[in-house]
Amino acid sequence: MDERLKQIVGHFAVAGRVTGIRPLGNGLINDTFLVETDGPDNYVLQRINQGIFRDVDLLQHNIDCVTRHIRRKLEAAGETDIDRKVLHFLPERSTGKSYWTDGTQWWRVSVFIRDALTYEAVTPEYAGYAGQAFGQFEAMLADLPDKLGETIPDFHNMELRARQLREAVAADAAGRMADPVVQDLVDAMFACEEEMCKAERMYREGILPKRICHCDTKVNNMLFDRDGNILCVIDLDTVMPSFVFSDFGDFLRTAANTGAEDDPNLDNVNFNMEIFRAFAKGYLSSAGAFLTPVERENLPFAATLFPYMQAVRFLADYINGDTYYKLKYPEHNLVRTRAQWKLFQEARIRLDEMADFIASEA
Ligand code: GN1
Ligand code: MG
Repeated sequence: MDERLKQIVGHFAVAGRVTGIRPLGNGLINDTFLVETDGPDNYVLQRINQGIFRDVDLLQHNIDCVTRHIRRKLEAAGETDIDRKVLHFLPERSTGKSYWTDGTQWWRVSVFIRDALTYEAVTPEYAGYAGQAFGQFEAMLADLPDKLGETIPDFHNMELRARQLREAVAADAAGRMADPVVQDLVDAMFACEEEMCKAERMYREGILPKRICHCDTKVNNMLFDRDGNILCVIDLDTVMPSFVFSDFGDFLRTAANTGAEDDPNLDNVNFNMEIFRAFAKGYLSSAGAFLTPVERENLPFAATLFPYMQAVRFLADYINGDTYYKLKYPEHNLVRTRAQWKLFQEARIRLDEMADFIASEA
């Protein structure tokens, strides 16, 4: 066992003796470990990527407010097994804060949720439960009394993401613009820029609200029990005010993709309409009551926006010389870009079909 990690865990009030610490999950940003103990619970230890989350105080403030609020709601609703339905972060022993830092690295510990499963792909039935769960998550946070900040300012602002791509192209820090494949992707992305920046325009016109959203609703950020019911939404670092498109679109980006996020074989990458319909139906069942007509009509747009935005982000990182996402191999960001770009095209040709379905659910 890594003694340094064990020492870090020692700053938090874990019950029992630590018996093992090993890597957990496959997030692209933070480092995550499972901490096993001889006590009643195991724990999750995470090193917060401070290069990306510059204001850890704000980050943990958001998370504390959100988990406290959801816990109260669950209690008021008479839910049982609440510790498996909302994340529980441990206080650091001397400060009582939900993180510990030595000034260079930031760490936190939460209770590991027992008997929970994660998936990289879901069935239509599970997608329906997920839709309902995200609608509920947004509905539960609608009356959050605290003010949340943007842990990454303008995180899902498409105008900003397009600007970052433009800056990456202009700087060409890694000399990758010489590759015609990269240039073609850049051109194709800018050709759709205006269409894809519509949410920011609607926001400025005052016809699209921001609400508290999760903003990283990848399918693997959701814990399921053995019967396919959603236990809990994890990975709360990006919970912040955003358009509802964020949660709707990012879930479908991962769940409706018939291939992997980074599939090197583009033939595997298609947009699964059955998953779309099941997820949309579930989402509308819990979010339908608070969505405005503009939000609702633009849910198909959201399903295209997120593969597009992710393609833009992966490509910008590739052109910048891979400074943001963790890689498994040198061309990984380019492979990811191409897979997300294919998914965007597959979703986009189904816009009318998606709109018909949303209209029929009224
Ligand atoms: C990152 O942390 P993780 O791996 O769940 C990223 C998301 C991207 C996703 C792509 C803070 O999520 O925005 O959609 O990778 N998170 C951040 O897989 O940038
Ligand atoms: Mg994650």
